[in-house]
Amino acid sequence: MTRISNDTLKPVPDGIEKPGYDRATVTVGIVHLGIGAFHRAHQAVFTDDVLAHDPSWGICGVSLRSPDTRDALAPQDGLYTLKIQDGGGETLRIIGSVVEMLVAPEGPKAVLARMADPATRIVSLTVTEKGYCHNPATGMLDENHPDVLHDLQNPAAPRSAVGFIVEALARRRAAGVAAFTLLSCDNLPSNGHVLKRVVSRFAELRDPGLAAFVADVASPSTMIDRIVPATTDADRAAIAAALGVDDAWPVVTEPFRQWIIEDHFPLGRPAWEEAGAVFVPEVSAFETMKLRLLNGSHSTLAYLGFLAGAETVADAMALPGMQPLIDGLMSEEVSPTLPPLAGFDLAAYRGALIQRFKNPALRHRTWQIAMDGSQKLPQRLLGTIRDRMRAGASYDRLVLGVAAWMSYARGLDEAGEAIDVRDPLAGRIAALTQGLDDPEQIVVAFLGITEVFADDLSRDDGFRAALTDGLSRLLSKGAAVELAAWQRPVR
Ligand code: CS2
Repeated sequence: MTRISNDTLKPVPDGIEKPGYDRATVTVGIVHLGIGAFHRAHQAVFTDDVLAHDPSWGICGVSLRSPDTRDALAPQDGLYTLKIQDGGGETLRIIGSVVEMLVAPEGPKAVLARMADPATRIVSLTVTEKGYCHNPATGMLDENHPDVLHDLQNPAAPRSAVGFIVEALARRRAAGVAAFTLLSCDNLPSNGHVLKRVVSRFAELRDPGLAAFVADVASPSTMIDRIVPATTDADRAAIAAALGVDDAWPVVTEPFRQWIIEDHFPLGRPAWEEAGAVFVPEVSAFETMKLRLLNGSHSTLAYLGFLAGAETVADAMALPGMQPLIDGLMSEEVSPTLPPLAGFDLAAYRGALIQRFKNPALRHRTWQIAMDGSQKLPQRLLGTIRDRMRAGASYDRLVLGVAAWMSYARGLDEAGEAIDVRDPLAGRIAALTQGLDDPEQIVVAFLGITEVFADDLSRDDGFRAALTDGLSRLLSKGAAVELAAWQRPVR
């Protein structure tokens, strides 16, 4: 079958929405680092919605590692299908906002040239937590990170997002071009601040004059939300059948989408509010809420669900005891720790999350969410646990999520089979826990990883005891039996 492209768009059935602007007039205004499925189902869609107002905000999508996305999208002129689905049905839409694709390892020069171009006014990122080359517990640049060391030595051929950003800023400074706005769209607390901090430190390590220029760069924080599972071959086949043309790289998502952004864009920005984005002076309260309620629940669901044999989040939600556990985690343990959000209906937000997790049409694998736990847990579960400890309040469900991560990350499932653990610390965790089967020893080994737990939690006796208790139950009874105990209203 032919591939979707500018030339083959016409025969695509009328019921399927297509770009409502002339793609030939679109020019690049945004360079996006990390053009994965999430970006293509979120920011690229908000941008597609507003390109008719101003075609100067097209996206150049950069892959920092693999050429897959460029290889798939280049023959399609950057076009791809967005499939939105839940139990109520599905809609398809063709997105046209990505007009250029670059692969950083193949052509760092081209990426830097595009970032340094005066027409580029925003550099946005979805590079995942580990892409910030930071210490997850402190949020500071990891100055011994191999990519950081490499990029300091090789400024003109960087590997990391941080290295690309600082070199591009150096070139703009040298050319007398104003700095672009940085826009982090990753699941980190105060993501704009984290990004600014690592970029500033990296610039300082390169040259103090450059550091002074970088100090003035705008880096608004954002809260981003849309659940986007990895696309499967079955999705591709169903989408091709509906379109009448092939699409090698569609994305599949839920109806819900949310984007809350601090409005600080010195060189301007697309009118994303026309597409439903919300601009606020301060995003951190929203970000904390989302990270702790949605992502904290997601990680808990992923580890407990995976261990209990659930392939997807919806399957995990159907395990006896899981929904009451997640409900209680959100309402009793997380919500009291959240900063006040005037006029925001937290109960409705939690209720909507439960429904989103149960979306039967999204096959969101627990294994996918389980990835990179060492980078995710600090902001998803551990900060909440700290707040609960300070308040002298219980954190039984939260700690069970952390214990489930330990059980998972040591790399053995309940049948004793190896788990394919994807985590930058996987090797270290395996070495630390190898041959251990006593829950307390396993917990102690994990707690030694201070870039996850920081000194306070690493040394906390109460936390260690609670983790040991949770891990003992998981290892002796199994996750399904442990979950079933949460069906009772009182333990
Ligand atoms: C998920 C997130 O993979 C994960 O860790 O928790 O990607 C989640 O789906 C998004 O943050 C939803 O906005």
